[in-house]
Amino acid sequence: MARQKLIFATGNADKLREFKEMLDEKEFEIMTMTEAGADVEIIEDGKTFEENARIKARTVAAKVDGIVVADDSGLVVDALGGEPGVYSSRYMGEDTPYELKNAKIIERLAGLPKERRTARFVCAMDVVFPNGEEQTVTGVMEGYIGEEPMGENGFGYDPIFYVEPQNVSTAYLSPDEKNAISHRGKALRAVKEIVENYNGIV
Ligand code: ITT
Repeated sequence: MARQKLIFATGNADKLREFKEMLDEKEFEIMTMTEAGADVEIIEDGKTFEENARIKARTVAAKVDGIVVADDSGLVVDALGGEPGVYSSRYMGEDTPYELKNAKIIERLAGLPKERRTARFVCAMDVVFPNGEEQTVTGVMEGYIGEEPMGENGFGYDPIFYVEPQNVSTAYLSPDEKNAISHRGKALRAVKEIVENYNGIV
């Protein structure tokens, strides 16, 4: 059977690496939007992860021929009223190093006990098919903000995001361990099933 081409509407190399870790390249041919010829500017002005995922996927789908998948994700910290949320990549400025962003979040939670440090990673993923059909799914990983950064793996806010039952950060987990429980892993597994079913119909 021919490999199914999936075009990912992302400019984030770390997300792309995780997609590749999780998808069997014998089953799927993974392309970035740039590789597919869609060098478009995407205005992420949605108020929710789902809205932004749809904006990204639809913008790219208008330019390419194939199945387009977009991820909009972020960290939601309860004690910060949901910040940084949909502004996760823009928090304190797009180019600010994550050492500083992570240190700031820990500082803002100073003195709070573990039960008030709850947080979650959210990933909305939107898939648009060439016939215009579209579906959005959302994956969530619950955890809490640690007292200090931990681990070298992952990216972004992983060093400060801790999970039960190990009480380690998702930057401390191996890629396979993170992908098995992560927001992105959950959303991608749901999208994979949607794509496989779509293939069954046509
Ligand atoms: P694209 O829009 O091009 O996909 P982006 O990095 O701008 O790339 P988002 O707007 O979805 O993507 O922002 C997601 C941000 O949320 C990301 O830059 C990280 O700061 C954070 N984030 C999302 N998933 C994460 C994960 O698994 N581990 C650590 N941080 C994560």
